[in-house]
Amino acid sequence: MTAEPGRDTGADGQDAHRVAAEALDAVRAAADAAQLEAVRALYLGRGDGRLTVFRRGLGKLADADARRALGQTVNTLTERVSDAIDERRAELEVAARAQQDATEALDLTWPPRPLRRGRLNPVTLAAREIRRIFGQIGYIAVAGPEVEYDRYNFTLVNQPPGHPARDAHDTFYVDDSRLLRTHTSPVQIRSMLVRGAPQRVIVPGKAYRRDYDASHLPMFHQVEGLCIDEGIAVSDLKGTLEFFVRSFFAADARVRWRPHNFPFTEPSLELELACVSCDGSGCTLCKHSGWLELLGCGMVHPAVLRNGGIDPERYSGFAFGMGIERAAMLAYDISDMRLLYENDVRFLRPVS
Ligand code: 2NM
Repeated sequence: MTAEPGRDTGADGQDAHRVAAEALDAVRAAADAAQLEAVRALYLGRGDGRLTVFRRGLGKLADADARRALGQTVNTLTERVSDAIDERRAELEVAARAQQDATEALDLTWPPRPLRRGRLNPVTLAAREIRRIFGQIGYIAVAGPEVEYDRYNFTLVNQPPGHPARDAHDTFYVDDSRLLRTHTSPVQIRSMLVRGAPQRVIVPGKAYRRDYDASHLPMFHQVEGLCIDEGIAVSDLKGTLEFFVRSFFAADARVRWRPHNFPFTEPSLELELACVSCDGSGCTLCKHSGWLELLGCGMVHPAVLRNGGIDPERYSGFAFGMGIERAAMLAYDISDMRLLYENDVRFLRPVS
């Protein structure tokens, strides 16, 4: 209904009362904050609110008393409607809060879900243990770039372009001269160039090869070691690596030595460990041979020493390399290499 202030001045006060009564009904009917705001805008909106418009007619009233009377009426009604809106808003807020409490309440009597704590990945644990063991006998752990020059990764460790050993590595090339290192040997070359002789270093770190199946990952961890001094012999190599194996696996671990071939060492050897599963009697883990290949090693080739800036007439050294995933799997009885990288907390849970 439309009031027409200024035309029928006598009716204005009554019209205003009627509009205010209508407004109060609408306020009571508002079911939420949005509806309430719509009601406020409809009746009290600046300029064209249904109650507000009565003010517009005031100036046209000639009679001062009538003007004052209608002005007071409109003010009082506006205040009443405004108070009603505030009250209704408070009511709606309380109701909304109660509704939220009812639907989102936490039941504090529920037992908590068991906390699954993670722990360090076995590869990290093994790498730390390897560092600790070699640290006891004077080795420092060093690191180097994972994106490496072809020259450091291959050429300087006796694998010049065209060398057949390069093929076996299935290399990820970055560009013509750079690649993802296929082993950590380039770091040993860098270490020779930087530290000279004598030195004892191990290089735990990531290596990359284009290889992916149940026992090969495109990214894996290796630890290589290097010992250079005057008079270093195969007996030093054997004593050092047997000490390592007995520290890492078991004090009574048995090993055997087999001849091998690597481009960067001469002679080259392989250390085999009596099977951790059957102790040598034969099982599926050792493919019924009783032995597990664990690491490769040898006396550093004189040409490699020379490439590292070390005089092979005065110094000799041994080096070795081992896969950390494999060492961790054997030491911690893990059957599938992929488990190491699935980040399943059930696998990583603490042993209790
Ligand atoms: C192996 C086996 C034998 C090795 C050699 C060198 C270097 F750079 F000093 F010549 N680093 N690592 C080496 C020797 C690595 O891995 C199975």
